[in-house]
Amino acid sequence: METVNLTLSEAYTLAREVLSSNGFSAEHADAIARNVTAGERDGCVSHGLWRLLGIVETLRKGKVSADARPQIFDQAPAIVKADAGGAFSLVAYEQALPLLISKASACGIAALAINRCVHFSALFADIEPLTDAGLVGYACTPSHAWVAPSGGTRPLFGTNPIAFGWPRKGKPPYIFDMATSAAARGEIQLHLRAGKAIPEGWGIDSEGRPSTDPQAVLNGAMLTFGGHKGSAFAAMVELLAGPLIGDMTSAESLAWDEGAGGLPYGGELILALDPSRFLGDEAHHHLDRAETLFAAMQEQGARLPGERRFSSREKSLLEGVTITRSLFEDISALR
Ligand code: PYC
Repeated sequence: METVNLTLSEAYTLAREVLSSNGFSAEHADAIARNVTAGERDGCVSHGLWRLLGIVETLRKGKVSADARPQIFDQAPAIVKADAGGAFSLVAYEQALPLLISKASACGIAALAINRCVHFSALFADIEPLTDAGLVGYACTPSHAWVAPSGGTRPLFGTNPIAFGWPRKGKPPYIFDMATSAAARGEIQLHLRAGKAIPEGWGIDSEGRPSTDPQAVLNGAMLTFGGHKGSAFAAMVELLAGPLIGDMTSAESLAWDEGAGGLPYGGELILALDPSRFLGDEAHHHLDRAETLFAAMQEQGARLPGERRFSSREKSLLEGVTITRSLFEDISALR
């Protein structure tokens, strides 16, 4: 398969040009280009440059604002609200982040609800600024109704990712970012693009039969990870980042899309916890105690979440990123 190698700066420039020439404002084009370049850099290809195809399609279908300026509200002592105005979530998050961090430092725990945002991005990127600030972070968002609840056969939940982050001294943070479905929808779409079957257990066809055909599963229903356990987490995400914050469930998001095929529209909930407010004088022991736990995990051969991402980051910083020529051409043709 023919491939193209891009430095990170070339990848960002390509993304930025595609976004600007399609009408995204400078601030949205910059935030989205940085995000998809970071996904590719970190080896998270399902949230990398490939996403530009769906991002531009969503704009062309009129399902995302190209230039909305977010409004940030100081809602309560420990709650920030950000109204993204129908744009992608990233600019709203960047603008609300300083207030979220200062509230977490003041109260020990704070929440940010981003409302009316279109969402495509990997949540680990939202957690890293929190762990960089020494905070513990959590984020979740529903998507479109693509995933059947455990025991069912019809799509109801989104892929509903959950991310959690813990800061570390002098080391990359401990961050996991996982869909509560067996795989992200993007993974299935990438298998379809590559003409490959998907692993068993990822989904069922529209008759409810297990299938490894990516198109049949995209038309049928995806499955949750870990059966009823993933299903319970998926429902939790629907509730926390839907009704709790006054935003859409995945079923409501899909209904709002009216078959256009745009990216999911709704809310994201982010929590930030400040260990120094929990621990007072004992603060900082928490980092050493966490290291004891991580070392015990690694002694048994376990890999910490994020390790692969950070080693891929180091490699990409030196060597750039490699994508298929067909993807490069499809992206370039969007300009
Ligand atoms: O790939 O799971 C996914 C996804 C969620 C929202 C947009 N894409």
